[in-house]
Formats: sequence, structure tokens, C-alpha cells
Amino acid sequence: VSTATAPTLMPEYFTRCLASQGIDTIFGLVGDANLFLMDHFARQPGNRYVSVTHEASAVLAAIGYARATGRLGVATVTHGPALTNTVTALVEAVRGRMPVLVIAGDTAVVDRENVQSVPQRDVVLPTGAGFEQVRAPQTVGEDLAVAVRRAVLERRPVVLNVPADFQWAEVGQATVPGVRWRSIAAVSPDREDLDAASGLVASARRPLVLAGRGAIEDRCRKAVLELADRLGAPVATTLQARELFRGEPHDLGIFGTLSHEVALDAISRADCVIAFGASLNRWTTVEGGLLDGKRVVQVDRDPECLQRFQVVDAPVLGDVEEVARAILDDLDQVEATPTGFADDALAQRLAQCPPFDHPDWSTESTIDIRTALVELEAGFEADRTLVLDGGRFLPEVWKLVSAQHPKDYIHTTHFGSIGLSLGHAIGATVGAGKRTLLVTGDGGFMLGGLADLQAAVRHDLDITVVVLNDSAYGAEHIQFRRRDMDPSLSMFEWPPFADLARVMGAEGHEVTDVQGLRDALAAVAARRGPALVDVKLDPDKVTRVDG
Ligand SMILES: Cc1ncc(C[n+]2csc(CCOP(=O)(O)OP(=O)(O)O)c2C)c(N)n1
Repeated sequence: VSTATAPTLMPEYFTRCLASQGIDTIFGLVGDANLFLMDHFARQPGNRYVSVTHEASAVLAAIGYARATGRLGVATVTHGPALTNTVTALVEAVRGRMPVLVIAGDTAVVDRENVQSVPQRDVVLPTGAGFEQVRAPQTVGEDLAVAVRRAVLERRPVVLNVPADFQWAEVGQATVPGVRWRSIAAVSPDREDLDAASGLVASARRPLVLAGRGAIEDRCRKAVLELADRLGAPVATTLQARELFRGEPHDLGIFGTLSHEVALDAISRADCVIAFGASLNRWTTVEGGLLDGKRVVQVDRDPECLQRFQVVDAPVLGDVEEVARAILDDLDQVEATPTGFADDALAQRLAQCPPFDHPDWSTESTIDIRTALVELEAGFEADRTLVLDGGRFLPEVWKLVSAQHPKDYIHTTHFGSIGLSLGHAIGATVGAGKRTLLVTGDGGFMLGGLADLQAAVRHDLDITVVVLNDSAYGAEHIQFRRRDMDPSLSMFEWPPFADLARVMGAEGHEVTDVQGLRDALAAVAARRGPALVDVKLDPDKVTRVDG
């Protein structure tokens, strides 16, 4: 009687290794180099394989998932052209510092003349992503654990390269390795650095507290607010931490190029900025100008971010909550009294801060962009994930359409690319499990959205795509106009997007006036699932030609 058990094949082993790393959701597109691994993965109860239409979307969805959940995002693609299709998305993940694992099949080494062969390592490394080669079928568990560790700790995408012919290999008694990383306990800040920071903070007469993406955890937010309160300092955020202090009486909103007038006035009067988890990039500081003449304390747990763009007076490497509490203790020791900079008058000015001024430039057949966005803000469910594409429309959307918490806002333009939003939205919707509002231009939607609207339909994802449709590459159109040139190269007659959406199985609305937009938003609110609202704009009325 034979007692031999069936040999373990690679797909089963790899699936077990993925499970041991906590991976249960993968976004992807299959081909001969990843097909059988993913087939086995997808069949296990509790696993979710989310197919997309373009490989870029697989990686972008992994980014969106990571943003929405705080977990590792995982994508899979096959070899050659499938991998080269991910290059822009990989750079986006690198620039956004997102922990993403990309499981890429590769051509078998013996398969010299394979038409899809390309040196995959050489494709990946210039993007800034990491690369880990699966060395043998038996080592895939170790190689996976190393790749996951790097993605999480280095906060960047890592491509795990798996030769296609490993898929049916027998792996015998290979063990399933454990997790190789743990979230690192906070590194305690250096006492001298803390003393320098506390000294500056205690001597400030008009301090201002600024929080970035590195301070959005609840415990950090709480400690930072306690410090601001203790100091009598107004609070502000970077764009990526927008809405962190929503509802606070001395919330200045976004600090930087997007600041409103009341905020700019307070910022100009401040003599000390205490920045937590903010890299102080050119948009936050307005090319450094907003920090001119002020003392700056910068606190971050990530040494990559400290003094990256600005030389500051007191850099502190450490956990945001721990440092904020240590400064609070120091203030108690010296019996510092609140400065009174965040006074009732400021709270009142902020409460009365007029919404951004927007004259209505609607025409017979188009809606003014700002009017449309005000309606969108009022008519769309507040508990949503907000995903924004790139284009000329973007500053208006940042000002007029909100998210409830930084975790609900997904930024897709770290690389300045248009067309990356729908992929992000797919991952964010799967990850967050709530409604997603995606705002895009017509050019960006055609470049990278249309094909994967089909994936949103296939998986019945609750994504509403609002296309701000000026029938133009508006960002280019305005440049022609400013030089009194013919803008025709930037203008397009797209097919009707609402019809396209309906043919693809989504709800579709085309709107040319406010009532139409209200009706469309009411229809969207009444049901779940993918929808598209095509909002007609006049390309000459989106931005002042002289502005
Ligand atoms: C991948 C990529 N291709 C081209 C560009 C150049 N570009 C920047 S904005 C823009 C136009 C975008 O048009 P649309 O999506 O309609 O938004 P709008 O500017 O009209 O608001 C283009 C082509 C880019 N940023 N990224």
C-alpha cells in the first residue's frame, strides 16, 4: 500500500506562502507566466482576485488599496509587454512612497526566442522600484518574504520576478516562511534634538502647527492637537493630510499654494512653524516663501523626509505622537503659558471665511466648473473616498470638493500623469468598501479610465466617475489661448461618455445645466454600482484666460 502523498506543486505552495504573508487580495491581469499561480490563489476561500483591463490599472489598484487600507497592495502581471505596461504606475508608486508588491511572471530562462522576452530587471530598476528574483521554485517563499519586507519597510513598489516554468515545478517539502517584518516601534528621539525643538517652541510668540501625511493616525492627530491647544497655536495641514483638523475652531485648512486668505494672513504672522509628518515640499512652502523669516521645527519618523526640501532650525527624528508629548512635557516643566495666537478673533474670521468666490460662467449648453463642483459637494454622499485625476480642473476640485479624513483622499499625480485615477479607484473601493467619487478630465478619462470602467462594472464597484468635460486638454488649451494661438490641437470631439458608460453596463448621465446635474446626482445617490456623470464645460470658461 502506497503511503506517498501527492507532491506539492508550485501553485499550491505559492498560495500558502502568500497566505502566510497576509495576502488575500490581488489585482491583476493573467498571461502564460502568472496564469496558474493566480488560478490556484483565486480558488481558495477568502481570497479575492480582482481582474482589470490594463496592467497599469493592476498596479494603480494596488496603490489605491494600500492608501485606503494602510496595508500592502498586491498586483500581478505576466511577462514582457505586460510588465512594460506598468512602468508609469510603478513610478507613481515610487513617488508616492507606497508599499506595493507586484508579482510578475517572467519568460523562462531556457526560452531564448520567446517573443515577449525583455530584460525585466532592467525595465524595473530605473522606475525606482525594487526587484527581487525568485531563484528556484523551492525558494519562492523566502523570496516573497524578502520582497514583502522591502515593500513595507522601504515604502516602495517591489517586483517579485517569477519565471514562467516554475509554475508547475514540484517543491517537495519546502517550508512556508513567516513574516520578516514588524512595524518598527518608534525610535526614541534624541534628547538634544528635542531640547532644541522645545526651546524654539517655548519661545515662539505666534506658533503654528502643521501636519502632513505622516501625522494622520488618530493617536498622532490627538497629540498634535493637544500641543496646538497648549500653545494657543492655529493648526493647518498639507494637501495630502487635508481635512485632518476638520471642525477644529482654529483649523486654517491647507497650508501652501492652496491656502485661503485668512489662512495666508495667519501664516504670514506666525513666527514659528512646528511641522509633524510633513516633508515641506515646494507646494506646501510655496517654494520656501511661506517659511521665510520663521523658526521651523520638523518632526518625522522617516529620515528620508527630514530636511528633504528645506533646511530647518530644529529637525527631530521620531514618532509624531511621542515627540509631541515630549514637547508638551517640556512646556509644562518651564510652565509655558499659551500664546493666544489662536484667539477668538481668528476663530471668528475662519468661521466667516467666505467660500471661494466663484462668479457663474455657465452658458446655454455648459456649466461653470465651480458651480458644478459646489453642486457635486452638496449632492454627493459625504462618507466617500475621493479620487482625483490630473489636469487643469484640479485646483478647483481641491478647493470645492472635500473628503472627510485624509484617509479618504487619494492623490494620483505624484508623477504628474493624467489617466491614473480609475485604477486607484478600483483598489480603493475594494479596500475601503465604501462609495468612491472619482473626478477626472475628459482627456485623462480617455487616456486611462475608459477601458477599466469595464472592470468596475465586472466587479460591481460603487464608483461614480464625474468627467469634467471641456472637450479639450484644458491644461494645453489655456497655453495656446494665453499666446493668442489657435487651440485646435488641444480640442477633441469625444464620443458621448454617458452612452459609452451605458453600453459598458454602468449608469450614464450627460448634464449641461445645474438642474440636470442635480437630477443625475439624485439618481446616483438612489442606487449603488458604477456610474458616470459627464459634465459639459466650456474650455474657455474654466480658468480666466488672463489668470
Ligand atoms: C500621461 C500624460 N500625458 C500627457 C500629459 C500632459 N497633460 C497634462 S494635463 C493634460 C490635459 C488633461 O486634459 P483633461 O483630462 O481633459 O483635463 P483638463 O486639463 O481639461 O482639465 C495633458 C495632456 C500628462 N500630464 N500625462
